[in-house]
Amino acid sequence: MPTSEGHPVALITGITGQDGSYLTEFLLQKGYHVHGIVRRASSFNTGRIDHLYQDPHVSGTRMQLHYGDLTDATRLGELIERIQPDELYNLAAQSHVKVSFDMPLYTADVVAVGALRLLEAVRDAQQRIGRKIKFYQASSSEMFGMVQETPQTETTPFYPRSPYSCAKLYAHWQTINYREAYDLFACCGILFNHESPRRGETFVTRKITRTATRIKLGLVDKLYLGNIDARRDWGYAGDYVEAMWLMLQQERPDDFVIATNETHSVREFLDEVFGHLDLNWQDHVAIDPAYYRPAEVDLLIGDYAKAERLLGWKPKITFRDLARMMTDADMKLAEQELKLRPK
Ligand code: NAP
Ligand code: G4F
Repeated sequence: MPTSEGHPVALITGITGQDGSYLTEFLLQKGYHVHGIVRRASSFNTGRIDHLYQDPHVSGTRMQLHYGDLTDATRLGELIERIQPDELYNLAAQSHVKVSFDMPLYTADVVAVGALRLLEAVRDAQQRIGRKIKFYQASSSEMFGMVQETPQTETTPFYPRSPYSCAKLYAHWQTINYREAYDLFACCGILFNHESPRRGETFVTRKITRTATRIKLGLVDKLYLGNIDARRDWGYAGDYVEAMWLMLQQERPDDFVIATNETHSVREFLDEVFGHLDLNWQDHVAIDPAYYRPAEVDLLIGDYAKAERLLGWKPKITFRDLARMMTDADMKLAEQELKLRPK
């Protein structure tokens, strides 16, 4: 299954996630043949990419899904060998920071060793097929953790504060090590928080937009949150997947911070969302310490100057527009829920 009819071939792990869905849309528009690795689950987990699905029986199909898991090295090796992608995007992860404190070993297996399994499979497949497979690793601003300097750049020292970020840091350094030791074309995108209407519902922005819109329609009363003083650099996922692709189109592999260079507190996000709905969040939000983390990352703000200079990339969607886009999308879901609710 090598490069198909002149179309460049991409393989995406985590294709069913927020970023996987936007990246698939982006690559299909660029003319790619996109393969994605999907975990087997007892119910469908492809909701974010169903609108992109193409019937494999129809000729000219440019999107194909394959069962696989980052914990299964044999399967990863077999898929890479068979698909022979030009570009491999490793987006799969147990990506929830709070959950990583509950499941540190699983998180390390998927996020840290999972990336290493892929790097080994790529190194092996390259030797056999005699050409490069470009590799993208989804690194995270969480690796900066306890802040050493602001804004954070590619040279800011890391200080991870969770099992998730420790695992991401391992994957980050392994990716760099494989680039230096084996001449892999491997890039790390150090992406700051990025959100969208497709964001998982347990991340704070989506939890807020989902619950605030349900409060507006009288479907629930309260929104329970943890540390609302935390500050993040929030951008739009649709903007960020373009940066992933741009990194793999350069002459030389390198690592880049992708961010907006703005920081906002969870409180400010509440202001935007509840304000947009003509509500006062202080009337509806309660603090539940169950959502506090054993160790917190207080402040993230990223400097994307290197990406702007070398990739020509900069963010397009502002903080306010992002909050409104997510609120408007969730209002539609809340309206549907209200219609379907038994009277
Ligand atoms: P997401 O929505 O949580 O998606 C994660 C994806 O990984 C899903 O497709 C999930 O499959 C898959 N996955 C989880 N465990 C797996 C396993 N054992 N084997 C194979 N696939 C597995 O995450 P995202 O927001 O799109 O983020 C994409 C990547 O960027 C992640 O690596 C994340 O850690 C990293 N990142 C995200 C941000 C951000 O702000 N969004 C910032 C920096 C870095 P299911 O659909 O079956 O669960
Ligand atoms: O939305 P969050 O869960 O995102 P977090 O922890 O920053 O991680 C996300 O961004 C990372 C990039 O920096 C990614 F690598 C990672 O995969 C993920 O996508 O929490 C944001 C902040 C935290 O400080 C948290 O303590 O919001 C605070 N928060 C307050 N109440 C809450 C809640 N977070 C969640 N999830 N749920 C709450 O009720």
